[in-house]
Amino acid sequence: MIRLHHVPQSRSFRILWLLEELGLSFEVVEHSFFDKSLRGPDYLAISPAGRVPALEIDGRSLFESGAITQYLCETRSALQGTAAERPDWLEWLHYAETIAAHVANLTQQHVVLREDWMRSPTLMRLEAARLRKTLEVVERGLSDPFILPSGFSAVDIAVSYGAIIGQRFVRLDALPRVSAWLARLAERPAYRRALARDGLSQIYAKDFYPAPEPGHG
Ligand SMILES: N[C@@H](CCC(=O)N[C@@H](CS)C(=O)NCC(=O)O)C(=O)O
Repeated sequence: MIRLHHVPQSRSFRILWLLEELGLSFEVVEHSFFDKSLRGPDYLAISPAGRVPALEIDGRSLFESGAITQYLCETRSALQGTAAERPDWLEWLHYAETIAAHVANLTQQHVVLREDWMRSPTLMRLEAARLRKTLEVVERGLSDPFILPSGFSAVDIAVSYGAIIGQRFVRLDALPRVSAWLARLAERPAYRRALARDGLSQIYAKDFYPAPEPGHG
């Protein structure tokens, strides 16, 4: 049995969605950032930094969403684009983490750090601007209707995660192609099935977290 270690709304959603797209049967082990379940020895044996996602599959376990995505697509011969698109597929797969790093930093600043004195308004503004820049690259790079000219692939999943969560920090109004792409992805039956299995939100309480105006820190 394939077993996904998951926290709702986290990067493990990428793998939840990918497994649904691949039509694989799997179980979800839901964890929380707010208990110690990701820091226990059993979990650290699977994911040594105590992060999600981790996937138990084919008699072993794997961590890092990019590695898991590549492994699943290679071993199941699916959602990898064409051979000619291989360099682009790899580029986008790893670029997904460039986007996600800004989302993670903004989540840290706005959500995880609970007291105002812990936060840096400068960092919040900087990270929002840097996230917007990374999403502008997607706006320019999309080959309608998906990222790769050959059609939907796993990099649509990997990259869109950063935009789906990132829109809590950056308005997408100025990125019409990204907005249309997200709307298109949201129509996919596998995406809907993944969303239904994502679990209750643990992280974000608001739809949008504005960066503080300059002059407020
Ligand atoms: N590059 C890794 C990042 C994994 C990661 O940091 N996941 C976050 C959730 S989005 C996590 O598990 N955070 C828990 C922690 O930092 O303790 C991947 O793509 O899998």
